[in-house]
Amino acid sequence: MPDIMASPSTGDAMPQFDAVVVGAGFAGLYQLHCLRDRLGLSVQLLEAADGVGGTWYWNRYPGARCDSESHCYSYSFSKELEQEWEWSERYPRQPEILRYLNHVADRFDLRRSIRFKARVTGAEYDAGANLWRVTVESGETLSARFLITAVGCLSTANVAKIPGLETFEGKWHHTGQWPHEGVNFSGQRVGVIGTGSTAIQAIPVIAEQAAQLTVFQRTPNYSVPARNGPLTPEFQRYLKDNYAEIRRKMRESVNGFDFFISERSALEASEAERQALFEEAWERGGLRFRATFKDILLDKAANDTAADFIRAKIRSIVKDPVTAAKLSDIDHPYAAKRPPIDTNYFETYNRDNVSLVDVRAAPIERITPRGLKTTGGEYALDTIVFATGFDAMTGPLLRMNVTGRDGCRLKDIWSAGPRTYLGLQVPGFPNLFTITGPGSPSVLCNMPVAIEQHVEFITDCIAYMRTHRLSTVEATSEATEKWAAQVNEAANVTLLPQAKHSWYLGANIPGKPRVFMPYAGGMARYRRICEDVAARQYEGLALGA
Ligand code: NA7
Repeated sequence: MPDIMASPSTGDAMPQFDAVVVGAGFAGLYQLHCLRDRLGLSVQLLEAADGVGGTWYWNRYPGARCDSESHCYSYSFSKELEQEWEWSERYPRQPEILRYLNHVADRFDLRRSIRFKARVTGAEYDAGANLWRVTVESGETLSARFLITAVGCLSTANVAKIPGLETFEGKWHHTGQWPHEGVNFSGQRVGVIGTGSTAIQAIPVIAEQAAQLTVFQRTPNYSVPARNGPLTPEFQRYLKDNYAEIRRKMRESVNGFDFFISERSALEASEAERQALFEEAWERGGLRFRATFKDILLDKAANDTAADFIRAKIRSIVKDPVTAAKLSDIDHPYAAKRPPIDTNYFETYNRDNVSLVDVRAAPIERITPRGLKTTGGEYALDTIVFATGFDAMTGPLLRMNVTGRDGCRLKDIWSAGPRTYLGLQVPGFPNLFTITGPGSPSVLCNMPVAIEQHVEFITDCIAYMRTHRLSTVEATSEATEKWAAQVNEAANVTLLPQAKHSWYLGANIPGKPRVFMPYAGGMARYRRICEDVAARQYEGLALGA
């Protein structure tokens, strides 16, 4: 029988598990390890897929790769794991990350506590018994004192609703639900809808195989070269010798990487200096480009200097001036949407088998049996690739149909947008923790860093409750209101809300409330706030016996 957490003074019923964790990606695996192996709790992890990996289980599209460098995109909690795992390239490909997470699952013997093919379809808090009843697709219900969601921020695929899709005689795929057996594009006329980070990775790879590739672009996007390549044995050695220092930097940085944002303003540098620094950053490649100056994300004039530099690069790479103009006619500040990085993205438009259709100028009307029709013409296609993104952050939580105290549904209380305390808890939902939930740095940070910090906060909080024989933890409404104001304030000092169609704002999903969802105050500041909260006996969280 599991070791159920104490707090029997209220006569709480005995749940089957101390905790149910939902999702077996980076977050769920570590949360399971912490609760089961550090605190000795009984934990059941529920996972919809038939394997571990989360995002990296589903996103198997051509070119799928992480935009964080591999040594930063890994767990820091185990020195042994750090020393024994070897990354092969500067940015890890999806199969390599999946291998890593499978290795972690085996190494820490996690599989015995995971139930696969168990999609959660409902979760209801039973106040009388102080437990969560969690229902899975098969209809079975499990009970647990704590419910911890580790469902990822980008896991609910958004297949753009275009009339006529059901009449299409070819094949279609969303990048986030890619067939495991892969897709052979040889000899095919392929259409890609979207030009976000995913499309920017997939387009160059698909173009090499397809007979003809047509890209349907609604919003042009900036992109900076990734400069991917194999890691040398010397760099591998350097990493292993210096992980402690690398991790320290990552924890102290704004975005969870091992570099800091420059302390210089783009507007203080001379034109020549600025160009030289941007050129250096372009050659170095990667997300670090946005750290070239301290004010790129804070000041429109500073941002314009980066944006103009990239636009000029696009025009110099893309040979056809009409295509170059369509690609560089970008309407938002650089990095106000998640900035993509690429391998030969703009170069791909110089291929004879690739063409770009501007569907902002001539919108998509419908999908026909033979292809796709815009107001400007009809395009014959054998396969359509929807690189149209995700119902980000709230989508994966809301589709679980979570009901809190007094029958209060998460869907209803978030109808005007999500509100949380620290992105971790919601008033009215006792003992529910949301790893990298809306209102936390999450997607604005290198995810494993954001995840480890949340998992450790939750683990410490539950350990504290055990020590003090407490059985309920719930964000107060007052602390939640204050935090919502801080989330807004943090976003509004940046240029992030200026990208009106960004998924950070929920603007990519028709009808979704427009609320800036992640906390933009930086990971380092957020970490300090959480540490203060914990030091003050979990201030803002009501703890009950
Ligand atoms: P994104 O960044 O949401 O990009 C989706 C793209 O699809 C974007 O260019 C959209 O244009 C486009 N889109 C969406 N719906 C439509 C319709 N109906 N018609 C035409 N074009 C459409 O998703 P990604 O998968 O690329 O990246 C998500 C995150 O994963 C990424 O930011 C990283 O954090 C990893 P729009 O801009 O809305 O005009």
